[in-house]
Parts: sequence; structure tokens; C-alpha cells
Amino acid sequence: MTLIDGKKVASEIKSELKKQIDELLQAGKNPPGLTAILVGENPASEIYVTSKGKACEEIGMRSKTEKLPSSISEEELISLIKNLNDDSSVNGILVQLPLPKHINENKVIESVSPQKDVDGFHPINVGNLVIGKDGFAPCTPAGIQELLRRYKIETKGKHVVVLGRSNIVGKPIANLMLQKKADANSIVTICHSAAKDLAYYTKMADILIAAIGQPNFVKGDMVKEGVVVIDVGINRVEDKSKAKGYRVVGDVEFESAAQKASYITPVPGGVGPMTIAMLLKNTFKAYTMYGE
Ligand code: BQF
Repeated sequence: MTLIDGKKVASEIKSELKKQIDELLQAGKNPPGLTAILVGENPASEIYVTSKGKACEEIGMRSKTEKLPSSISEEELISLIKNLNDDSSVNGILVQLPLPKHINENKVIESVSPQKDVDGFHPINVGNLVIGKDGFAPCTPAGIQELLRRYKIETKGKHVVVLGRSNIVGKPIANLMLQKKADANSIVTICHSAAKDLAYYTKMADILIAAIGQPNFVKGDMVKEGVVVIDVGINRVEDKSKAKGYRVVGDVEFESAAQKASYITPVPGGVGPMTIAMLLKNTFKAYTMYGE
């Protein structure tokens, strides 16, 4: 069994990007810039946005966080995004989700210029992904594909079973793996909570991608021998032995699944760090494709 070290791969990607940005600076150019928008007070969102800002700084990218009160109106938020769309020092814009209830997430996502939509959530980028055109792919799915590529895991003709159908992970990873391209070309099944017997599907997987948000849901007896397990879950479970009173576990019961897997991602340190690395990669791409 090989443990897939997402933290290590993410730091390799960051070094590669840092080198490219150093070269830009040496040539007297401005570095790429990312602006994150954080609305309201969600502790997890604050942690995510802080890590993203730190990651930018580590590689020499400009980073800014717009912290807005939850009382902000949808119109005000969209107007701020329009200003960022017109700001040439900003190559990537990310709106940290979830947004407060009174704001329509879809409207906000659609207000981000598709050329600065480094999260890949704008319908233009979603459409481009589905039809196999270049654009921005969502960061978590892009990170999963990058892990498979860097560990040289064969995907062509393999049965990828995706557990979960979110717009952020399930649907885009299914579309990425379905593409008739290198590092994809898989047979893809998406299954979800409406299934009578999810194990029926998970047992068929050559590559199982779990993104359902249920702690330790997938057990060893639900997968076949030799499976590649990609665990996207980030679930807090009570653990009184920890200082914080909880620990973070994935959607997969690691111990039992690792007994059967040929490759498996840990939580933490698996897919999570790759999400951030791909955000930086998308921002660099926005800069080279559409920047000054
Ligand atoms: C790790 C996210 C759910 C909802 C909104 C490293 C991250 C997480 C885990 C991280 C996530 C999850 C992010 C680890 C960004 C991934 O070591 O395991 C990094 O920062 N993520 C987000 O911005 O919004 C979310 C999950």
C-alpha cells in the first residue's frame, strides 16, 4: 500500500510556481495576484482563507483578503466583485463559500469574470470543463487528478466511482475523469445518497473518490482489493484526547480501507493541501493567459 502524500506534492507544486514567479520578478514584471472575499464569520472559512493567503505569500504571489460583514447586501458584494474584475493587478478572484443565506451564491459566482474565476465555479468554466475546452477546473478535482498523475496511477479504462454529486467536487471530478485525454479516459459512475445500497457501487471501483461529508462512511468491506482510495472528506469528530476536543477524519475509515487499497490518501494531508496548490496554479494560469 502506498500512502499518497498530498502535503508533499502540494509543496512541490508550490516550489515550481515560486520558481516561475521569481523569474517574472527578475524580468521586472509584477507578480500574479489573488483576491479572496470572505463574507461573515465562519470559523472554518476563516481558516481556509488564511491558509490561501499564506500560500500565496510563500510563493511570492500578491494576496489580498476582503473581509465583509454578513450584513452586506448581494448588490454591494457583486459591485465589489465587478471592481475586482476591472482591476488589472488582480488575476484571480475567489469568493469563499458558503455565503450568508440572504445572498444568492449562483448570482455571485456569475458576477466573477470567467477569466479570473480561479475556483472554476462560473457556468462558463463549468461548461468548458464538460465539453473538454480549456478553462479553469475547480481546485479540489484538479488536485485529485494531479495526485493520480504524479503517482502515475493508470486511469485509462479504469472504473472511477465518485461518491457524492456536489458542484464543487463530485460533478467536476466525474467530468474530468471522463474526458478523452491523458490522465483521464476513465469509466465513471457517480453515486449518492439516493442509492439503496452504496456498497454495490463502491465495490466496483478501481478508483474510489469519496466526497459525501460523512465521517468514516466507507469501510474496508465496501471496496475491492487493490482499490485506489481518494478521500475528500473533512469531518470533525469528538475526541477528548485532543486539546481541541475533536479530530478531523475523512469519509473513509482509513484503517480498514488501507488494508485493501493499493493507494490511499490520508486525512489530513491528502487532498486538502492539493486544493490550495491548484488554486495557486489556476491563479498563475490566469496571469499568464489574461494578465498584463
Ligand atoms: C489537510 C473546504 C469544505 C467546504 C469549503 C489542507 C485544506 C483542508 C485540509 C483547505 C476546503 C477544504 C477549503 C487540509 C480549502 C480544503 O491538510 O488535510 C488544506 O484549506 N481546503 C475551502 O476553501 O473551502 C471548503 C471544504
